[in-house]
Amino acid sequence: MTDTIHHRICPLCEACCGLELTVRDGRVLSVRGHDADVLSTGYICPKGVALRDLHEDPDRLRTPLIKRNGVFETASWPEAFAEIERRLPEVIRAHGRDAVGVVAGNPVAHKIGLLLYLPRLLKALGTHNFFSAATLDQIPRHLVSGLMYGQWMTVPVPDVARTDWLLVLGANPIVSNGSMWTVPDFRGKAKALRARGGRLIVVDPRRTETAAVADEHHFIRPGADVYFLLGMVHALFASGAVRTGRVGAWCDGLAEVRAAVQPFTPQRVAERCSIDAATIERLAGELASAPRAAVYGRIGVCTQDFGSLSTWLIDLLNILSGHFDEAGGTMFPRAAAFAVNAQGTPGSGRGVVTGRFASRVSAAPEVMGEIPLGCLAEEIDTPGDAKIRALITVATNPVLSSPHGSRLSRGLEGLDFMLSLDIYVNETSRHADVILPGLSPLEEMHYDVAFTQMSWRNQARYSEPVFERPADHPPEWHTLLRLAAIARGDGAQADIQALDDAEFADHLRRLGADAASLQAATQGLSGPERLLEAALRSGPYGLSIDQIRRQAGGLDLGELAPRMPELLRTPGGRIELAPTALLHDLRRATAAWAQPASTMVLIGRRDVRSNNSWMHNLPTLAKGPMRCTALVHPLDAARLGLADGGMARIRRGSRWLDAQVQTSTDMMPGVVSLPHGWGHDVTGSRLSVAAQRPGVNVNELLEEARRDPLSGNAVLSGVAIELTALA
Ligand SMILES: Nc1nc2c(c(=O)[nH]1)N[C@H]1C(S)=C(S)[C@@H](COP(=O)(O)OP(=O)(O)OC[C@H]3O[C@@H](n4cnc5c(=O)[nH]c(N)nc54)[C@H](O)[C@@H]3O)O[C@H]1N2
Ligand SMILES: Nc1nc2c(c(=O)[nH]1)N[C@H]1C(S)=C(S)[C@@H](COP(=O)(O)OP(=O)(O)OC[C@H]3O[C@@H](n4cnc5c(=O)[nH]c(N)nc54)[C@H](O)[C@@H]3O)O[C@H]1N2
Ligand code: SF4
Ligand SMILES: [Mo]
Repeated sequence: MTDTIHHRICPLCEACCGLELTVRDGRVLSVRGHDADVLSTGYICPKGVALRDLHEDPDRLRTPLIKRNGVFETASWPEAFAEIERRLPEVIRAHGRDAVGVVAGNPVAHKIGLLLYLPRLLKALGTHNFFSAATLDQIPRHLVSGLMYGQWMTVPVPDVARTDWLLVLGANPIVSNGSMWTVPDFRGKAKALRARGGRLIVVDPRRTETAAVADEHHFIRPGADVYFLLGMVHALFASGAVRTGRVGAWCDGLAEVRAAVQPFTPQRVAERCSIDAATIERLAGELASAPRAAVYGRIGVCTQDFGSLSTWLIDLLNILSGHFDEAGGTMFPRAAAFAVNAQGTPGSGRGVVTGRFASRVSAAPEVMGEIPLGCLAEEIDTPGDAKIRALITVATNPVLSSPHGSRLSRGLEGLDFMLSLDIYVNETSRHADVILPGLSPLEEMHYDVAFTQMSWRNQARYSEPVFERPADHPPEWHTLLRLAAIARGDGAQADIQALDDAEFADHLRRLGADAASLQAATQGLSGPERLLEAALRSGPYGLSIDQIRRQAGGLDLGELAPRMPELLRTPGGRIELAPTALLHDLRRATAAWAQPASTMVLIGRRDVRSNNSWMHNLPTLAKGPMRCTALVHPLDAARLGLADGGMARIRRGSRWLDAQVQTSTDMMPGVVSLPHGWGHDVTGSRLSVAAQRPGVNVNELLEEARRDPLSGNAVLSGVAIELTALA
């Protein structure tokens, strides 16, 4: 039998690498980087190679499961939907729409079917109780984009191919492969930057893999970025270096910013953030004088007490130094399809509002239509008429990924009904009454709806399925439409094709002008593919799937180009430098200024062979040294009597866990690093490989109620802990 070659975009992380798979007799022989891919040009990481393991994993679910008398039984798809129809509408009838909660996880952003069709289910359910991994991650970024530019998805990314000076805070793209920034092979790009005389500076409490290839690394006290960044902005003003350049014509609020940062001189913030004043002033000076420069911050600055403020200050640094929306600075990609921030009238809009409703128990305001995931457990276990009684999880594992999972676990056991759309029986889905599995990524078509909007270079790529899906296994968009039909009361037997056709017709009517020609051009298509074809044709490049498909490596749509002021959607079409909510929040930073440093604080870490909580079951990734270790500086280890390789108890309040110590001079003294996504030693899951080396769940130490109040994002970094040696 001859081998066949297939090209497939990797759906596992935001780098979205183009892969080349060799297939023989229906099996994957090899996975490598696709050299001709216009975005990733041959780059691949070990997780991409592990797509073969994922496809073949015997623990990956191929059929629905229904729990009867506490035991999961294999079920057919019609049986599973019948069971859901028997149980879900009943909860809605008896207790109302908000009695159903929905949680969406990270893979939703990576799957066109989930991303485009989950809104249909949410609309049919009509619940306010929607949660997602965004509030464990990047919602401060969305909020700041909304407040400053008028749209949640107007996310600036460094123009890395042309920059001469790049400051990275709270991100480790060499390991994570980038986030809110699609940038495969960051290592190669950093090397090129330095080869053309540029500089890379990393600010992080750990000397990370990214810091190792940088020109400069500075330890920062965890959670204190807001002070460092305020000092930087202050230094720009104080040295007279503020120049907003071309975009200045649209900026409002410069005087308010100047006044607001007045108290935060580099001298006064230095001790709080552990970076000396001379360094802050020098970095500000370099940023201002570099012809092309960018500041980028990610999860380390989002998952802390001042996540929104820090994100705002990062954007201010880019704008005030004249590098915003300019080549080599931070810029806005132009996606070929689905660019939500390009809808409406160019140059003005309605902006964003938050707090249109609030959570029942803690009155946490909605942001981007979401309630903080940290509120989920209390919404389930706090008595009251309006509590959550049924839950639908979509590609998420909050028992491991969100703070205090054991409380959530107990809550899930007490639900009237729980449905999980997931490909494993894991720490979360084991609590479900019904599990509906998605397909293997190799059985699905693919287009990056979200990440083309944050790519280092404009591009459009499309992947065909490598293998045909099993005939009776519906794609997840089908499943979501059927669930929507059940939620609306149309029943599990509803005609999915007819529903999809009707909604597509509505969609075309809303598009207006091109409706007739788009209807004709999409004849014979359905589901996400039809939406994609329509979106590409009506998009800024007027493309079609066929046009993209003809190029094996995808279409290169060129380097990033200025988008201001056309991209603005604030009322009046201004860049709001000083949104009121952020100015007010500075008071909180002022109040916390004097807070003494804790002796030991905890931060997180990512590993290249890991992906949040769910890839520890793949043999090629699971092999090698144990990765769920606590990194401790040797000085701290000596002080606390900890031995390299020995065990330590990490305690916070009444909760504790025991982890293996690994001493490392890469740690900032006083800071311990433990990765998240581990703790696979629970009963009832089916992860045979992961269970062999379960690790511990760092989130068990964190508090569900500790959040950045503006965005609702969980605080996952910089919390005080105690560390003691175990015999
Ligand atoms: N302490 C700490 N906690 C963190 C973080 C941290 O840095 N520190 N990071 C946070 C971040 S950034 C994120 S994004 C969250 C992630 O948290 P989650 O979104 O909850 O979880 P993941 O661990 O990515 O798990 C993805 C789930 O989707 C399932 N899945 C995979 N593919 C598919 C598919 O095609 N279809 C379906 N239906 N299911 C699928 C997997 O089996 C798994 O259950 O974790 C957060 N938690
Ligand atoms: N291999 C791998 N890749 C992944 C993932 C994975 O689990 N494994 N997860 C994916 C997901 S969901 C996401 S969101 C992205 C995240 O992508 P990144 O944001 O690049 O994530 P991390 O590697 O966790 O980097 C965060 C950095 O912040 C530092 N940090 C912690 N606290 C602070 C602080 O207070 N201040 C500063 N300045 N730094 C701090 C940490 O030491 C760490 O180096 O990665 C994605 N890619
Ligand atoms: S970096 Fe790895 S996991 Fe991420 S898209 Fe590329 S191959 Fe996939
Ligand atoms: Mo994430």
